[in-house]
Amino acid sequence: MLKKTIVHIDMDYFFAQIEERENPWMKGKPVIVGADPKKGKGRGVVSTCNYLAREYKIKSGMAISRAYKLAPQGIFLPVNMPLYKKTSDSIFKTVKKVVPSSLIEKVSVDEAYIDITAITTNKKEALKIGGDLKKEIFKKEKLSCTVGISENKMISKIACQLAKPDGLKLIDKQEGRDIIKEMNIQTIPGIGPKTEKVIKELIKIENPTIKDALEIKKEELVRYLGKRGNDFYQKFRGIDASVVTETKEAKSVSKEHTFSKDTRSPDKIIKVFKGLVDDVLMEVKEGEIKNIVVVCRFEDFKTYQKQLSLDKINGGYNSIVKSSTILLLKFLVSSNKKIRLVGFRVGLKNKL
Ligand code: TTP
Ligand code: MG
Ligand code: MG
Repeated sequence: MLKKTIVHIDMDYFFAQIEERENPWMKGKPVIVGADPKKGKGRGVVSTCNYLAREYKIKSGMAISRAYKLAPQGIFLPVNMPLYKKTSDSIFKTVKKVVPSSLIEKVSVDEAYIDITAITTNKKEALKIGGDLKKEIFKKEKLSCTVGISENKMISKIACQLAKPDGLKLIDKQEGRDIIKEMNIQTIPGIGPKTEKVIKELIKIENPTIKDALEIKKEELVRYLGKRGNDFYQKFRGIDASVVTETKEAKSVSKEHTFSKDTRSPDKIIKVFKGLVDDVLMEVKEGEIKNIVVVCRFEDFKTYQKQLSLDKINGGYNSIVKSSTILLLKFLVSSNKKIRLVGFRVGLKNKL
């Protein structure tokens, strides 16, 4: 029996798998979604890639030029967000046919936690539900996913990661505690490079595992990391008290563009930006928009956002274009650095 039954579901190499489904001839080749590598001179990043491309050490977030060097024979594709979003919506509809939507917390386009404690705490039955989710999604979408099950969110996500791709794995609390001991502390959600550095200094170990981190006293973690320190103290011990909360989706739609060369030319920047705004506004209904966000990344990679709530903007489409352009111009005058990327996002009013 499980104390709680928490399921984590995550699609396998999501954007790239959709591309493979649409173009079956790509199967068996490294598929990289992100940007045009321009024979190694392209400037975007890898969004994701299939598992074959991962064998060449390509991964999400890597410069596309580097990915090209690692696998020049690969198939490089631009991000086709409308298609991925449509597929994501359809997947979530299927998930809601297997479990009630009040139990689902969507955490990204391809990922959700589902608290099925009220349905079952029996391991076999939980695995059956996990298997049903996989089967139904595959039947409808011809896409594989991985399901991890445990007694809390953290361990269910780790179970999912361990079972990837196309896996189904249940780890109970005790097993979870044991498994994570050997893992790097960055396995703990919320521990990024900066926090890792603090912890490394605390225990004076170069590549600390979670077992090493168990040596740190709670007071010490709290002293250096504040409230989060307490949270990490629990998580090192396999405890995660966070609850699955039903997603009342506050969706957003966004587009961004990385310039082929950093620039300060207002003409160039505004022309590209207006194109992004057009693209985004084409995907949403005016009445749905809650706020607009303009994103700007400078040549030194520092990235900033400015946003405006829609009730501060009178009128429709043209006023949104005008207000967002004004926000963008504020970035241009606020700094004399060159601009590397501009982006535009609209937040949508709560659905459901
Ligand atoms: P992930 O679920 O993190 O990755 P994945 O589905 O591609 O691969 P897997 O789960 O099998 O390890 O992300 C889901 C999608 O989000 C991914 O297909 C592309 C997008 N994404 C980015 O655009 N940039 C990123 O840095 C990451 C991590 C994901
Ligand atoms: Mg995924
Ligand atoms: Mg994911």
